[in-house]
Amino acid sequence: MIAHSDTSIVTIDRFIIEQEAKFPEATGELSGILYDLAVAAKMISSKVRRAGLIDILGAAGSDNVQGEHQQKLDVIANAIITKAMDHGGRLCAMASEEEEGIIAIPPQFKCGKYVLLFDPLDGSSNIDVNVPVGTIFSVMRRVTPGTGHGKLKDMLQSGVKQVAAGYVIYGSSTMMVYTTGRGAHGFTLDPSIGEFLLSHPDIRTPNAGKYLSVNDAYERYWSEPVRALMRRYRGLDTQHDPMNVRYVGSLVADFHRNLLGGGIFAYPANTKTPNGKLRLLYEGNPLAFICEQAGGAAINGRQRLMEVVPTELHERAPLYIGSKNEVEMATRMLETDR
Ligand code: P6P
Repeated sequence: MIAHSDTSIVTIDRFIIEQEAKFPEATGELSGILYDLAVAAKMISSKVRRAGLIDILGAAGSDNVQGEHQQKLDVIANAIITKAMDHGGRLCAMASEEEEGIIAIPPQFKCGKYVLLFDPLDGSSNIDVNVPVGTIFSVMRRVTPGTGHGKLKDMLQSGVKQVAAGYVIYGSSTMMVYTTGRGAHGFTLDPSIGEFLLSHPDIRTPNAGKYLSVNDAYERYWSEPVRALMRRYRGLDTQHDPMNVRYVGSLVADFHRNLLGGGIFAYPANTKTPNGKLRLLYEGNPLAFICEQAGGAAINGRQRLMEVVPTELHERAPLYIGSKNEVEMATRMLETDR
């Protein structure tokens, strides 16, 4: 449990500073990255909250009320994060689901020792139907020598090399959940003061799952071991109670519910997409870091997800992530699915 002085109101800035104080060798650069990400999250939240109004307030395809050309919100979110993070002097490169190659730090700004990878607005197609969406981010130290621009090699590191990871869920409230390897902590945005306040210190995910999140439409494309595993999760093997099926179709929403309530999210390999759909570097790995810090687990069906060595920036990986018992069940039942 994170001990705090008697005030119950802990802003994310205060929490970051108190966490940094625990690392005497800390330079404050990682803290600066987290501050700036929190600011970007607030800016994206304000855009997402107004998404339903843009068509009413500004005709699609033209300038909207903010004078911005009408763009998809994930493009806007991508620009918000890029602009919020490119000048702090802490990063030597970035990578985004929205951009094919790595994002260079503009020449007028100093390069730092970290790289940031992110999915600016995952599940953005759900915005039109008011389903929660999310931002996911991962921070690693550069591995290439020097102090200049980062390279692709700095991005292609396994998940165990992450120094920080987190997500923002734009749901009934906006929450930011992050870890630096000392637990996973959740902060809820109070829009009346524009501050993220500590609401979920040291999150622990239940060992036993309550929810199963998987898209059954792919059942005919799954291998037999995967089908057997899903039957087991549904209690169709008679000896076990079924889990409740909850699948929103928005990764961050499904993951967050299962993290707090206990459950497993699965996007198995299938014959149509042998590596599943979700991206390893800026979706699977950051959520896996959070999940493991909360006492859960994450695999790709064959091994611990965070030990996979990536070869491409946007590579996909099958994902089984959540409560420890359920992930261990998947490990056992997929043993033969080699
Ligand atoms: P499917 C949204 O498009 C997304 O990337 C994730 O947020 C979500 O978990 C997944 O795809 C849903 O994919 O194939 O079940 O529609």
